[in-house]
Amino acid sequence: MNPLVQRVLSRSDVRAVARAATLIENRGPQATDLLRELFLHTGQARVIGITGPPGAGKSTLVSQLIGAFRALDKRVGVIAVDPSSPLTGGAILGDRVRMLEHHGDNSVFIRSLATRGALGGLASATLDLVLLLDAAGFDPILIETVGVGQDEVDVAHVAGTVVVVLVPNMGDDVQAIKAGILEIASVLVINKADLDGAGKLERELDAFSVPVCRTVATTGAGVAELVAALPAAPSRDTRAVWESRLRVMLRERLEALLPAAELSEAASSVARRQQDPYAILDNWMKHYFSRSVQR
Ligand SMILES: Nc1nc2c(ncn2[C@@H]2O[C@H](COP(=O)(O)OP(=O)(O)OP(=O)(O)O)[C@@H](O)[C@H]2O)c(=O)[nH]1
Ligand SMILES: [Mg+2]
Repeated sequence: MNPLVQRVLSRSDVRAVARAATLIENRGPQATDLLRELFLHTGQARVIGITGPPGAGKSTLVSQLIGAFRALDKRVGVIAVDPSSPLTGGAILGDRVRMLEHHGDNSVFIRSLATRGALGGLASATLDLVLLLDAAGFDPILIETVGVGQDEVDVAHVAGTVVVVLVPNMGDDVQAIKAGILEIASVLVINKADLDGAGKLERELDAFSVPVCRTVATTGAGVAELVAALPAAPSRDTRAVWESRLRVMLRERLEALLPAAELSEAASSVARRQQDPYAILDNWMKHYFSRSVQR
């Protein structure tokens, strides 16, 4: 067994987890070997996505959840995906990473992830980190992501449980995110419930047959109720979860094989009607996807 794998599995070596996380972020064959060895030790953790519009209070809520789960003596893993604002969540979480690693708290592990690298997309990288933290004995694993766009929906699919954080008086924003992320919510949170309009938002959310919690993340009000609304065990790391994970992994892996320049060249030649898209796809299948196994 790879000595790093052994150290990760020991559940007491945060430095090993940090090293493995860095290898995984950098992608590469070393990471794949590591993940293969770790995989059979996963499947124990609840993976909870915390998503919602910028500034909804996701990071503040995540900090509260860390506290709540620590009070239950849980070891908590946190992955902050592509923190949108260096002034709010990103910086706060960044500071916490430094603080916690320096104080050697083995029970909380926080990592920011912003690599939309060439070798695999954000959702795959997030899933790989989830599997690492799962194998390292962290449960729950919280994933903070801004809930706009397909990437974020993909990231949310990595989590078995999806908490969508909304705030009062969002106006058209509710409509805008309804199409995507609201559809996959397991729990809806009305954060900033101290502001006017929480009741109105709650009525708008009635149409969704999922639990609705009100929180004030800055004070911790409602956080215990939110924790109670979350599943007590990893119930959705099932065939259905793996079906969407595998679909995302497959798509990202295929896309990574294709040089970006080639995609844009092909697009302009199709747009000018110089080539048809079906011929191009056949060509790609032949040239890239038939010899696509790494190593
Ligand atoms: N009044 C009020 N303010 C809150 C509440 N929760 C968070 N905030 C404030 O809202 C601001 C944004 O909070 P964050 O936790 O950084 O929000 P976020 O969703 O992580 O933001 P991004 O990661 O940048 O998308 C901060 O100034 C928080 O103090 C709440 O319940 N009530
Ligand atoms: Mg944040």
